[in-house]
Amino acid sequence: MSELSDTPAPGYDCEGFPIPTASIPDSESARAEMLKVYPPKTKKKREKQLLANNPEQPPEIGANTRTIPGIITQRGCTYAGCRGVVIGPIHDILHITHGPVGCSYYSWLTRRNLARIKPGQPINFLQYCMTTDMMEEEIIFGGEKKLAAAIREAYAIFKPKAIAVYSTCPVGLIGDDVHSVCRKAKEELGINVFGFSCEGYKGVSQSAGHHIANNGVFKHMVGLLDEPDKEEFRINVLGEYNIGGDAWEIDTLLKKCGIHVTATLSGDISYEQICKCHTADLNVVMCHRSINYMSEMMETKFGIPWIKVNFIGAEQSAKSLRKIAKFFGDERLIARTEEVIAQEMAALRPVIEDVKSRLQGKTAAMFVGGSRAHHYQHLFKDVGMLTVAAGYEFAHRDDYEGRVVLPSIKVDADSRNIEEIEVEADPKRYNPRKTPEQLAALKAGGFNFKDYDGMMVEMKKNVLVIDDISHHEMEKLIEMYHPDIIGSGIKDKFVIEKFGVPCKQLHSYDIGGPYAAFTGAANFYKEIDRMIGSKVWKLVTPLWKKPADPAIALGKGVDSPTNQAFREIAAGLAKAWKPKPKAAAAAEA
Ligand code: CFM
Repeated sequence: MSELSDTPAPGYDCEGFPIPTASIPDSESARAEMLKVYPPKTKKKREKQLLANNPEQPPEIGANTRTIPGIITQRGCTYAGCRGVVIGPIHDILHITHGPVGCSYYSWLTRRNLARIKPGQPINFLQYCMTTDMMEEEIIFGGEKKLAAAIREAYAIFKPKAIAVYSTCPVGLIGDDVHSVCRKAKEELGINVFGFSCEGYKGVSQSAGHHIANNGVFKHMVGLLDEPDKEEFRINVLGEYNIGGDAWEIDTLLKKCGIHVTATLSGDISYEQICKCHTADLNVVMCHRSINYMSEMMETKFGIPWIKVNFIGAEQSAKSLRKIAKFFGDERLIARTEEVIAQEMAALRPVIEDVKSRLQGKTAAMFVGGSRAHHYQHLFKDVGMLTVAAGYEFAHRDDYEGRVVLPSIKVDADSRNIEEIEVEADPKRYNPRKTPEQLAALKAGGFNFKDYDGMMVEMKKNVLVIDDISHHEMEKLIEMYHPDIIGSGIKDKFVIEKFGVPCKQLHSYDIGGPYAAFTGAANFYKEIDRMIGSKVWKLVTPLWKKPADPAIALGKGVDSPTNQAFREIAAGLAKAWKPKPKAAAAAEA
């Protein structure tokens, strides 16, 4: 059933899910097959993270727990979640990594959070990569002096409005007090300088880094500038990082409707925009996982309500726009929003129909971060493709099962490690944006605040949900499900493609994007159409179609596809090699 029309679309079942052309394996047997190789302890843990879905009553998933060593995870570290994800995109402050050079180097422009110079915001420091380059000497004698000198040097060269300092693993181990160094630098230089204790090992994944970053941004920046933008209908877009230009598409779309974005946290954003984001009237949350802390804290302190939105997928973008317009309740805004949706859909429909003619009934699987494995299912659904398996890398139970489970989530030692900051209503600036009567009327009309149903509720019954997927499980999944495309990251992209399955990088988008809003959706449909339609995949013979390896059959250990490929190349070379005739060899000598 389409949300934009009343008639059920052909190729979709009565619940609105695309009907796959090929049959899908039984998820319980697929699950058993994936788990059977594990030793008992590993199996016990993995079986909590690998489930058959039930949208009506999502089963409890073992999310946000430590990865089993050796399992080959796609997860990142806490430093990556803090410096790389949430704060890194602020383009006019300096980001200094306090640590060995590698931590900084590998966080240098690998995430495509784009920013461009604009009138009034002429600075873009994002192309720089700054580090204290800790050496043995600092590890032994402490790195605080080197950090203080680095901050001074960076200030002297760039004269930024603020400097953020990020701690890496060794900083926590040797006990450098980055916060006191930052406090002193703040006094000395007269600009805002603040630090983050986001050592890579601080949590079980980058998710801990999101929380630490949210706390720091809230404490050190939000609320510093009490100057609201002049425009009407002001919102912040939270949890949108402008990967491949997504935030720009969303911004343009909202502008067409007459909705003004004060700040996008954090995509192509300036220091000033963060400092005044508390003056907006609504927070709309794209990525719940990375920024739900901020939306909660802003509501408590400043009275700004928040709602979950999703601008990935045509129907979802339309739904999100309507929700924002309904919040403001202005008749002209609502009418204009409907006009924009009609225009955008009219332009998009021919693209959907064209792509759907080739992709209807195909299947996808997705293993990405903490929100995209959910959001991108809508784009596939738009063109008739069913997601047969999906999972997050590091999300929590609420991102899978919905926020209703929040009270039942057990806080373990790893989560307790992360500071929960106490937030109270601001004595002067707390201003609830709606009266209790207005709120009640909105709720009565079906409007939900702080609502996130989670991924499982919106997935088909009995498809597979896999948290923190391992390479073994991915290989088994490909073998059993033969998905037509997998959305994943760079850590497993080439493994997947060696199996003859196209892999769309859903973190950096490879070189593609934007994929958000209606215009971005068109880019995505065309891209997956091109990838799935490519003949190149037919040239790859997946492992299970090759004759059994005698080494495995004899029980001489498990062979990897890479080893096997090397052996094939070596055997080919050996076969092709011919000894040189004696005369030629003598002449060379
Ligand atoms: Fe949120 Fe993200 Fe994601 Fe994320 Fe990320 Fe990312 Fe992601 Mo890569 S903030 S949780 S930590 S939507 S970098 S822009 S793509 S894993 S699904």
